[in-house]
Amino acid sequence: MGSISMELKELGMDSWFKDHARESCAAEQRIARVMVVDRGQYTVRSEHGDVPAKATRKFMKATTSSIDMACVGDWVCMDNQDSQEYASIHTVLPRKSFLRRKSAGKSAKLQMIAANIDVIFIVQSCHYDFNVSRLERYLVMATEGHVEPVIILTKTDLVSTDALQQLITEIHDEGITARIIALSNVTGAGLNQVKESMEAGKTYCLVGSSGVGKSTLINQLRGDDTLRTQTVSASGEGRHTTVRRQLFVLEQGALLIDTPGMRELGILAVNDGMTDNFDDIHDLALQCRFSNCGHDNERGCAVLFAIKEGALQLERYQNYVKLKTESERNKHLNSHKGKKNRSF
Ligand SMILES: Nc1nc2c(ncn2[C@@H]2O[C@H](COP(=O)(O)OP(=O)(O)OP(=O)(O)O)[C@@H](O)[C@H]2O)c(=O)[nH]1
Ligand SMILES: [Mg+2]
Ligand SMILES: [Zn+2]
Repeated sequence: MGSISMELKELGMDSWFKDHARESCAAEQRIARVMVVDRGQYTVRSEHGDVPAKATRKFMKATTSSIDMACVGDWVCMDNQDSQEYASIHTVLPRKSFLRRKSAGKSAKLQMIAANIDVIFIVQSCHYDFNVSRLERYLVMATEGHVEPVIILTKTDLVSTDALQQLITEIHDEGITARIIALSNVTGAGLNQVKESMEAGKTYCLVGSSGVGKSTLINQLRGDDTLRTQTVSASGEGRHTTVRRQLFVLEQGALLIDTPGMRELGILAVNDGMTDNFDDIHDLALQCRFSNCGHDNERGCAVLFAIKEGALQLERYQNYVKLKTESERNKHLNSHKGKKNRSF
């Protein structure tokens, strides 16, 4: 394998992936990027175009967790024998960044959303969908996966300028510093800001509740309406129009992934994600008199003191506690599960 071809470069390949490919892929195998995942069926793209693909039986056998399976945005080693209906995925290359979440339901199973993402567009609609706590969860997910977050507030045509400004203030008041783009897919306001924020060869991923306008935005950016979108009910509740994760190459060269709306968004575990997004609280906690302070009613608690002094918002602290509890419960569930599996 020599230098990186133009075709692969345009798909986001760089020397980091190339080096890993050199180690992981056999000489007769090709590097390809996963473009579509549709209920276990893959479409991958190599220098030679798109082909349907399946993981080899050997690869399936060797993977113990669903997060090790190929997902949209992954780079893979594949071979393509003309006699076969499907190309074979042999290896998934290491991920530079990723988006994953706890899967829906009570189990704390991890689920990949997308891999090798430079920027996550966290989409919320100004109309009905807006929720700062949920926004914070997505930000934790972004931090955990080493992905830069950008917030997109859609359907600005349905709210007044004042109402929009209020939402933006609410976000700032939470201490969230991610860039915010206000967008209307109807009037086109803000569309250029989204366009201008995107660079050729970089990968972007849209996430957010069903019905907030993710697919509509992609259609706008692509200048056609090939992606199915659907009118939502009057309550603003979405219907999950998009069912597959798909990577699109835009005309100006940026790579953009559409995902189905999410019903639930679990936080995985207490780690850098939690710490980074609440680093003010984390820093305060370091100053508590007792290192195991529960910030409940302990003497010498710096967190409680900051709330009393007005230096820390009570709501922000309560939100932190909520996410932390949830995160710890997931962590517990995960480790518990691990033990159970081992004992079999
Ligand atoms: N008024 C208004 N309607 C919008 C806007 N953006 C999208 N819509 C409408 O909202 C509905 C849902 O849009 P979709 O693009 O299908 O939403 P989605 O986020 O892709 O939803 P899922 O695929 O279910 O996750 C469609 O009827 C769109 O026409 C907007 O900025 N303003
Ligand atoms: Mg959609
Ligand atoms: Zn304390």
